[in-house]
Parts: sequence; structure tokens; C-alpha cells
Amino acid sequence: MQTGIRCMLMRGGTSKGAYFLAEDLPSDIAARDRFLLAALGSPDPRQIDGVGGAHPLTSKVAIVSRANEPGIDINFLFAQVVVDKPHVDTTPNCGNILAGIGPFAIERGLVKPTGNLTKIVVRTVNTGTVAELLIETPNGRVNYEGNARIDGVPGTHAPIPINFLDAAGSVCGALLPTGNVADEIDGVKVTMIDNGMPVVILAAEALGKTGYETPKELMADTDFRARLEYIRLRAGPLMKLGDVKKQVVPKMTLVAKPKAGGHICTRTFIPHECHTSIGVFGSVTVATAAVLPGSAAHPYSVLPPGKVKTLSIEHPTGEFSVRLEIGGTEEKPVVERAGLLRTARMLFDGHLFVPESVLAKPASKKAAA
Ligand code: NQM
Repeated sequence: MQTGIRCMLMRGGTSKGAYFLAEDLPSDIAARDRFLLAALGSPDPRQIDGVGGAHPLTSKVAIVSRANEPGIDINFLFAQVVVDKPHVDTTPNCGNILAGIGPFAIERGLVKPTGNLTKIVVRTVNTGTVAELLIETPNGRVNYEGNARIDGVPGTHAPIPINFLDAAGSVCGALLPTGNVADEIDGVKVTMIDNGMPVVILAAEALGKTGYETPKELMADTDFRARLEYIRLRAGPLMKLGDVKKQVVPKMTLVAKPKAGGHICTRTFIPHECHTSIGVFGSVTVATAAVLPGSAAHPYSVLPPGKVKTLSIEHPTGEFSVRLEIGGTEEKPVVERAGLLRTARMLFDGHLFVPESVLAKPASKKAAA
């Protein structure tokens, strides 16, 4: 026998995920995670027996409920379902899957459209971060079609502008969890920073790379990847994340001078696969590091003038624009607000089935012996 749970598949930005109402999923976390692993087909490098896309960017889940907090409409819990391990990680946030929360909340009737544009305030439960999403809702329905283009997604779609008000220290407790704008690990200058996503930023050239390689070229260099992971594991405790061996944070971003008209060039590992573009909070965090004098990113960035800057972050399939509102002083700038543009599209709505036995409590080892 199989059990089905109501699910919507949605592309959010450059990611794709399974969106659920919290009330439809098991309330017991162990049972919920068993369901999610089976539903997406993990652990299996091909995720052949589930709807996961066999890559971290397409093995994601959104768990959504109405908020009961003034000023907040929706609570969103993000879950990264690890492709090849039986692990569901709810430590980080995902700004791409976040983009789909607005349309999903309206499609499921959690938020009523208000005219041509509907503003939805979402709290990401994982990190406490609050974001404002603007969804086009002509005639009381979500509009998915439009002229907005984001690199990494073919075609154009309706724009979803997103503003973040308070992303600093989302997981690490502080923007610069070591208290320093730069540190050294294994002889390499790094900036350990969290403006929505814990990221270790380091110069590509410090690891013998140009920073312009393709993800495939970087993935093929096993010695380089081992060194990157060595640095990541050392960074984890320094970033107050503890042992990060099994965690999907911190992410690792190599930086280089821009070479396609942008303001900085990046290659990001999430944390073991090389991203084909760059994450949303990843971009906000890299952009923040770029404006901090003394950081590992600052010497590689070409900054536009002014307190309000739009930084174009180059990545393997194009660029990602982040608008920063900067306060503080020239020596100690403070990023007060970050904004960006995403798109999303509803792909499927229905029930996602797993074998009934998946939800049954597994017999304890003692009982089974
Ligand atoms: O940084 C990839 C993505 C992400 C996460 C990752 C994201 C973000 O591209 O907010 O969006 O870093 O694992 O979806």
C-alpha cells in the first residue's frame, strides 16, 4: 500500500522543490524526514525512486504554514534533502525556494490577493529571517508570465522582487562570527561571514585556480576539492557551527576579479557540488563581504559608488544582481537592507506517494534483535 500527501512542485528561482503545507505532513520530525527522504528518492545518487532531481538544487522542500505573529503572513521551513545520504538538513535558508512561497501561499489559500500586486511577509523559521515578496495577482490569481529574466533559468517570467530586512548572523549569530573581517586557515586568507547564509569566502588564486573555471572543471579536481573541504571543516567550529561534516553549511565561495562587466566573479560550492549559478543568500552574503574593507572579497571587487549599490555577482551561468543599502562609515560599512529579483513557476499539484511502511515507526533495534 502507498500513502499520498498533498504536494506542489514549484521552481523557485534557480532551484526546484516540493512544497507542502505543514499540516499535511507528519508532526513527528523523524516520521516527516522519513517521508521526505522517500518522497524525493534519497539516499540515492540518481533519486530514481522519488521526485528529487539528483542534485542539491533540485532536492529541496518547503514546509509552509500561516503565521500567527503580527506583521508576518507566512512561516516557511526550508529542508535540504541530501541526495546520497539519509539526511534532511534544516540548518540553512534558501532564498530561491523562498521565491516560490508567495505563489504557493496564494494557490493554497493561505493569503488572499490584494489587487494587482500582493505583498507577502515571510518568516523563514530555520533562521528567523524576514523577507517581503511582491507577487503579481491580476484578477485575484497568481500571474506566472512576464518579462523578468534571471540567469540560470531559460525564458522570462513574472518578476518576484524580494527584500530582506534582517539577514545578518542568520545561522552563526553574527555577521562575522569570528569577530574578524578576515582570518587565516591552512595558510589561506578567508572571510567567514553570514548575511543570510554562512559562507567561507576565499580568493580562487589562493587555491591555484583562476576563478573562471567551469563547475565541471572544478569538480574534476579532487585534490582541490579535498583542500576546500579541509578548510570548510576547520571553518565550521570557528563560525560557531560545530562539526559541519554532515551539514550543508558553510558554503564555500571562490572569488576573482570580474570579467564580464559585473562587480565580482564567483564559483560557489554548496558545499560539495559546484553551484551552476549562486544561491540567493549566498549572493547577498558575498555582496556584503565585497563592500567590507579588509575582507577576502574586497580586493577582487570593483565597487560602484554610493550608499545604495547594485552589485552584479558573476557566476558560471551569468550574473546575479543584489541591491544593497549601506549605512555605517566608510571604514566600517553596514549593510542595512538587501533586495533582489527572482521568478517562480508552479509545475505540478497533486499527491506525492511513498510506501505506507515509510511512515510506520521503525522497530527499535532491541525489539528487532
Ligand atoms: O543561498 C543553493 C540555491 C541555494 C540556496 C545553496 C539559496 C541561497 O541556489 O539562498 O538559494 O546554497 O545550497 O537555491
